This record gives sequence, C-alpha cells and structure tokens, in this order.
Amino acid sequence: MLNLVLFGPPGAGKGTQSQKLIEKYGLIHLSTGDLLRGEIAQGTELGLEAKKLMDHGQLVPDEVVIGMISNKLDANKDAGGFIFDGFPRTVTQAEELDSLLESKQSSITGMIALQVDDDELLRRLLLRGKDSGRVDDANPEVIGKRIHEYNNKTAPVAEFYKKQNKFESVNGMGTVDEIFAAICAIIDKWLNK
Ligand code: B4P
Repeated sequence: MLNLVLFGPPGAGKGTQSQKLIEKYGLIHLSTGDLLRGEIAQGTELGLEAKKLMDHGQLVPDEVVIGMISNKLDANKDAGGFIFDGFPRTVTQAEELDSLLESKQSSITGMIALQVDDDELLRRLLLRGKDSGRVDDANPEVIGKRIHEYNNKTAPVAEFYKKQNKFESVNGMGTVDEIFAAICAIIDKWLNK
C-alpha cells in the first residue's frame, strides 16, 4: 500500500501534481482544501466556520480536518493507497494521522516536499486568483498570511517525517512535467524497495 504525503507551501503545486499521481498510481486523493471548499459550497455549518478562517489565510482547527480525514479513510477501506494533499498541516495533525493509520494496520510510506520560492508562490496564486473565485488567492496580504501560517505551523511537519526517515524533497520550480517525473522517481524507488 502506498500512502504519500505531498507537502509544500500554498501554491507549491500539490493539487496539480496530485491529479497526475492519482492517474498513474491509482491512489485515492484526499485534499483537505478541496474537502473544506466542498463544505463551503454546500453551505454546511462546518463550511461556514471554515470559510471565515480560510478567507483570511488562517488554518482551520485540527479537530475539524482530522475528523474529515478519518471519515474518508473509513469510506475507502479497500483503497490501494492514498495521497494526502495539504494534510497534515500541523504536527498534531501528523501525530493523529499516524494513529489513525496504525489503527488500520497501515502507515505513511513517505513525504515528498515541493520546494518553491516565495516570489513564485505569490505569482502563481495571484494568477489563479484572477479566475478561480478563491478569496484566499486574490489578495497579496492574504497570500502573505498563508505563507506565514505555513512557515510557523506547517514547516515543522517536515521534521516529524525526517525523524522517521520518510522525508524526500524535489525542486518545485520547473515545468509541471519535470516536477512530476522527479516525484515519480522517488515513488518508484519506494515501490521497488
Ligand atoms: P489548499 O487547498 O490545500 O491549497 P493551496 O495551498 O492553495 O495549494 P496547492 O499547493 O495545492 O497549489 P496548486 O497545485 O493548486 O489550502 C487552502 C486553505 O484551506 C488553507 O489556507 C487553509 O485555510 C485550509 N486548509 C486546507 N487544509 C488544511 C489543514 N490540513 N489544516 C488546516 N487548514 C487547512 O497550485 C497553485 C497554482 O499554481 C495553480 O494555479 C497551478 O496551476 C499553478 N502551478 C502548479 N504547478 C505549477 C508549475 N510547476 N509552474 C507554474 N504554475 C504552477
């Protein structure tokens, strides 16, 4: 079973690469950002609360995203593996994910981090904000807040996987296909171990 954590700052290309990876490796894509935007679109209570935080570039509380991931793992018991995209984003989320998987006799295979400069992140997100309708992509101040949240709360998650010898990183500054090839080389190495 392949359980991959795709990691990186906002706009690093996690969602973009996930789409290609699920096709190639037949994995289930679990994006907490997409799940939260789904709740917002449906106008649920959870979505309304999450929107207030997301529109300001802040993280949603750990218990909310952990609950969503737990439900999705239960709903996909026969899956051959998962891509966790945008999750875990705090060390608490990483610890809870390990416990959830352990209770299902499973574990994380590894984390792959996409390395992208702050200037390029800003450029990509502002470009997407022109037609995505995402409030959190349209404004440089909110994007700055998202990068700040990443540096403070999310970057330490890399250490969590480094300590378990499960961390790899790739240069996220090339073309989508170049980055995809670099990610696949790491996954294929894991699969052939
Ligand atoms: P997310 O939805 O997870 O996403 P993201 O950070 O915007 O970006 P991603 O890295 O997936 O970028 P993408 O491929 O789309 O988070 C949104 C918010 O949800 C968070 O701020 C937070 O509030 C909340 N949230 C989500 N998960 C949470 C959690 N676990 N805990 C707490 N809160 C949580 O790429 C961005 C753009 O770049 C696209 O337009 C793409 O086309 C372009 N691009 C991609 N690769 C490129 C390349 N190689 N070259 C040029 N452009 C590229």
